[in-house]
Amino acid sequence: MRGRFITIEGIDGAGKSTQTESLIALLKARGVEVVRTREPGGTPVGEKIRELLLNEEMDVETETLLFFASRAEHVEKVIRPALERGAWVLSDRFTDATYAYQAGGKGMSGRRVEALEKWTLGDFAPDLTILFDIAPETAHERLAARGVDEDRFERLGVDFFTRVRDAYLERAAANPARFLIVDASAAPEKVAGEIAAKVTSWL
Ligand code: Z5A
Repeated sequence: MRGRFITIEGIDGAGKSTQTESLIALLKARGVEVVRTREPGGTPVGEKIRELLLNEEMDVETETLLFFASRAEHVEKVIRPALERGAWVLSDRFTDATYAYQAGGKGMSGRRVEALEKWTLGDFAPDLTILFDIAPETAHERLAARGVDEDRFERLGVDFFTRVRDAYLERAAANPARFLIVDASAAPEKVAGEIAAKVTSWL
């Protein structure tokens, strides 16, 4: 039987990585193989593209094309084969991130993102998307405390992350059957409890 494809989304510092292990444990407890992956990245070619995307300044059209190039490789080489052998795939970010960051945050045309999505993925989409919702100010405080990635946050600014968050919430409102929204501002144990309850009920 085909596996399920689950994606995790949210602005930087929302707490996605922190919660991933307990989510994997929850899924494994059901006896399924879980493949953990991420975007940008997830394949040797995708990891090279990730290096470029995270370290070089580029035009928004260039970066949008690179995100989809990495994604096409990711779906064909990792995600689809895993689903076909019955494994469940958990990806830290996927296409919703391009709608949120490049379209919502940077003003790229949503129609162009949609055209690239159709071209590279056809109708392929996640079965479930868990959106970690948090105010950018709170996410910024967390990244500042960690001391990593704070520069990126400072450079892009709170207004940028507010637009990204709003774009995610719009995607969730337009696809209510696919999205689970989690209040990511709560303490880690509380966030884990909310995810466990919502995912169990989805399962
Ligand atoms: N991007 C894009 O623009 N378009 C696309 O299509 C795709 C991606 C796919 C990838 O960054 C960048 O690429 C990203 C979007 C863009 N950013 N930009 N700009 P990444 O992979 O390097 O980073 P990330 O995905 O944003 O991860 P992150 O910044 O590490 O955030 P996180 O995983 O959500 O958070 P965390 O590491 O779990 O937690 C952050 C800190 O908060 C950490 O110190 C934790 O200990 C702490 N934390 C976590 N949870 C809590 C709670 N509940 N309370 C208090 N403190 C907490």
